[in-house]
Amino acid sequence: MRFDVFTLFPGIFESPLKESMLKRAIESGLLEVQLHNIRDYAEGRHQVTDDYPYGGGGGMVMKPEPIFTAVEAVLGLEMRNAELGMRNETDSEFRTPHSEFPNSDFPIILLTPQGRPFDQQMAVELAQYDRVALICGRYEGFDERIREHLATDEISIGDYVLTGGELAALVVVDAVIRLKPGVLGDPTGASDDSHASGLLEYPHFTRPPEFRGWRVPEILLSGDHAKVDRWRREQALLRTWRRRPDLLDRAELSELDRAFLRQLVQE
Ligand code: 6GU
Repeated sequence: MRFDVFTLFPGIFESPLKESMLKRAIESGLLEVQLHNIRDYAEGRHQVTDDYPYGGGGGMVMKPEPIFTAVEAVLGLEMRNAELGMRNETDSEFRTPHSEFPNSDFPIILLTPQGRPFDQQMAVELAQYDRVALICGRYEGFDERIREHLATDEISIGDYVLTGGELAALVVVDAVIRLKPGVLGDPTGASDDSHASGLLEYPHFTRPPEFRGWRVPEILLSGDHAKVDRWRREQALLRTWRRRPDLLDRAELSELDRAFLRQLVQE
């Protein structure tokens, strides 16, 4: 899978891509991250990429020309301008993935605090593509025409404000690429994750069986796989109910799960 990242600070991406799983994914050819410096596509001696906002007020705004030029040069979109112009006529606030855009081969995503909140389901959706473009904002924001006529989607990674979209882009790359077969060493891969099932993960233990007087739950040492599985499921339900009850509305629950939750509520 290939990510094209458009940024004013490509250096931010260097070390995260040189460690651990992302490094391995790159070495094995499962991941390719192409960094494109937006400034290289800016005109003039000073290669200016931002400007004052019309209407006044504080802060600077990222200019449209360098970003359009960069994305079009790299993705070869010049011919598609007319089609791209149609993109703002959908009724989705964040222009949700792509079904609306049969002409768009892959998503062009703006990282912005005003985007659609990123979650595991979006990671799964993005992992279906072979190529994704990520545009990282800086300053106070983007000229609105970038959202309206260039991006297919806008993503935020949470309700807080970062100094730029670069860390958010790394979060998206990491969450998406680990879903691709072969990226994780573990053969069960990402299927056991917190959030994969819609629930938080159950507690994990490893050796020693007793550490500073704290014992591993006996059931995990019992060798009874059916009992272990049920215990883990109930622990996942308990933890989700306590910490993130909002997730239970969307989780896939069996009759047994529902009975367990009813009992929790009664207690
Ligand atoms: Cl994608 N960008 C910035 N600047 N801040 C954020 C964000 C993105 N997601 C959450 N906060």
